[in-house]
Amino acid sequence: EKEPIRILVTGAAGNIGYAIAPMIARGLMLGPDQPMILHLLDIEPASKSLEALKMELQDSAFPLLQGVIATTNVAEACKDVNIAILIGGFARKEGMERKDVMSKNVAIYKAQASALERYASEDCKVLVVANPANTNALIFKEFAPSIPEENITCLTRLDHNRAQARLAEKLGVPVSSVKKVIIWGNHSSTQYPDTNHATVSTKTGDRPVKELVADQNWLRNEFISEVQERGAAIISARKQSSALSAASAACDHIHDWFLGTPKGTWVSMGVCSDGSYGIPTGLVYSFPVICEKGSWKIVQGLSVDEFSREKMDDSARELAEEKALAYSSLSV
Ligand code: NAX
Repeated sequence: EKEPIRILVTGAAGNIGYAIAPMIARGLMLGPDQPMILHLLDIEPASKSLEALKMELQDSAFPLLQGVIATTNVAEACKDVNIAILIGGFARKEGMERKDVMSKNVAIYKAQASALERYASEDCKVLVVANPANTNALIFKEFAPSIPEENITCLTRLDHNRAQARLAEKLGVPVSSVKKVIIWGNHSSTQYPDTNHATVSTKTGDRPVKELVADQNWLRNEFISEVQERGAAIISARKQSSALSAASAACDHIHDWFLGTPKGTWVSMGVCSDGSYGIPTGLVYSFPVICEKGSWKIVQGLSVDEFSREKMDDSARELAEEKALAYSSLSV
């Protein structure tokens, strides 16, 4: 039997935490033969519901779940973890300035970076879910210099999955037949869902989405804004932000990172830019990646037309602004 993997989930008592814990414990993230020990972290005001989550996980008698540590102590939560899924953060409240939210999250991500650097397993891989996800991941990287930067990522897989699902619905094909969509940039409304390379598998081979969708204007307008605004549509429908789809996407992200992306396609992940596609280094930016044996590689050589170029640069510009805002809150 395999050794258990230790997985930290922060913000575990929240909306997404409640959805992701059972997915992980059922083996959806690391496969049906990989046992795990869950480390659940939240803050003091949420300690009762955190304890309740632990009780429910125990009561589910998940065969793969070999232990649950539920704590409000950061050091204890980070001890020896191999995977850290960082969902906890400070949510924007009505009337708050963007820079105030930023400075609260900068403080949280700075502290968690130091704690993981100190207590986690050396091979620890990190997924930041909490918003602003890309910039939180960037701050994390800055304050955890001993964690290799390729081990620090942020979640844009939800946007990727949404794009795939929307195309499948439009074309009336199974979602699994839609491949090679890309989310470029920030997990925000400037993200660019790109369908230029997307295909649909059919009995007679893969066909470009651009050929199958008759209305090119739809791809350049409604499609893009529907993907960008899907999160807001869910908030307005259920008065809470997406939880089960976010949890599922986080499982997909870790699953593919550890176990590899399926042949013939790629996924989108927020990673430290290496300058690919002219995206400045020093930003955490979503790229198309292929994963194999626990490491990711940015897909190279894709053509970028003028329309895409502009959208990719807009999102990079927004990330540079967020970075400046984050840094300005560090110096005060
Ligand atoms: P909730 O407010 O339900 O849960 C957040 C939890 O984090 C709370 O239990 C809170 O007590 C805890 N928390 C706060 N500060 C903490 C700290 N310093 N250490 C540990 N825990 C802490 O939010 P939820 O709906 O679960 O969303 C969580 C985060 O995910 C938000 O920042 C949200 O914006 C972000 N999202 C990111 C997505 C993505 O695709 N990257 C999509 C979904 C989601 O909107």
